[in-house]
Amino acid sequence: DGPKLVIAGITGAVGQEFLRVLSERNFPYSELKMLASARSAGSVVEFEGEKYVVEELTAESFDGQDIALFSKGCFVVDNSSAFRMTEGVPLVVPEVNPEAMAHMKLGGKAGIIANPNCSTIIALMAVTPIHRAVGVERMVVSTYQAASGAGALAMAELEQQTKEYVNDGEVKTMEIFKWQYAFNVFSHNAPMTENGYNEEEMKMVKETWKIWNDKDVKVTATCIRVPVLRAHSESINLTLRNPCDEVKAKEILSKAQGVSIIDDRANNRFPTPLDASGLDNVFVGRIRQDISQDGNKGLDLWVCGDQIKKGAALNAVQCAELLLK
Ligand code: 11C
Repeated sequence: DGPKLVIAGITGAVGQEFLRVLSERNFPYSELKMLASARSAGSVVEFEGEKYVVEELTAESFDGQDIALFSKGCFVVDNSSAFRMTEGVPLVVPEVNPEAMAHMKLGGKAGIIANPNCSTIIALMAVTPIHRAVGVERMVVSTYQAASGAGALAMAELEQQTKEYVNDGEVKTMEIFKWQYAFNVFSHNAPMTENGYNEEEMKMVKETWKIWNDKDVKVTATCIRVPVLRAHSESINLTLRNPCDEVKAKEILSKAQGVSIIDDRANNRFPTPLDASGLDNVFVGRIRQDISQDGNKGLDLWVCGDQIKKGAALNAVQCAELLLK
């Protein structure tokens, strides 16, 4: 009985010492996995009467595990939500708040850098340039989130359900979500919190405060899952601290790093999740004055960004690049 335990760097001096200390302290574990570089993979380590074959450390090594002990101090860019709100852990979108990790340099003291939630990254890529120019007082976001945010199995299930519906007129595979996903739309699957917002929505609120270092900005979000494979879309309504008309907003966004504009009113051509899929940039369109707000202090935007790329992997690699600068 006990947690599933992983030791990374098992063949090193500290890795071996981990074993001795675990034994001395009767540390409980239900499974033990020993990891090392490819060079040491396949070798056998004996521990507490059992023989363990050392495995090569891969991206999947930590799937389903509970605790990992590392014997190498290195920077970690973590795409999970585990440390995002921890004080002292920078939460970074490199185009937005690179200064948050300015104290972190390769060769210096190692630490964790947290990658924000994909919906937050995509929203802030579009909204931050406007925030910096005129100040955002309130942001109202409605998301249209792709299957990829729920993982590769959710993407596969969406494809499977679509085939079933087209071929047989009904969907049969409902394992990831317990209801029909293909040809349907539903409230985000993240757990509900006490205030009636789900966790995805509260992440957008709290992460925006941390990334902007501004707790005065009012944020509310409604997060929805749509049957799209890998890019999220978001409808964003802003109340501004200072006036900004749509012409100025377009000008600001046209100069923003990592942002592309598709805003062709005559041809009803605006960003789609397919436009954004597989690309680095976040796409913005429907840039317009919110007619319900006075004094050029309201804007509406429509934003699409690749969830797996800028929402996760690209942003993480960009954080790693900042460490090299
Ligand atoms: C989604 N954003 O699209 C989620 C998945 O905090 O990193 C990732 C949740 C997170 O469903």
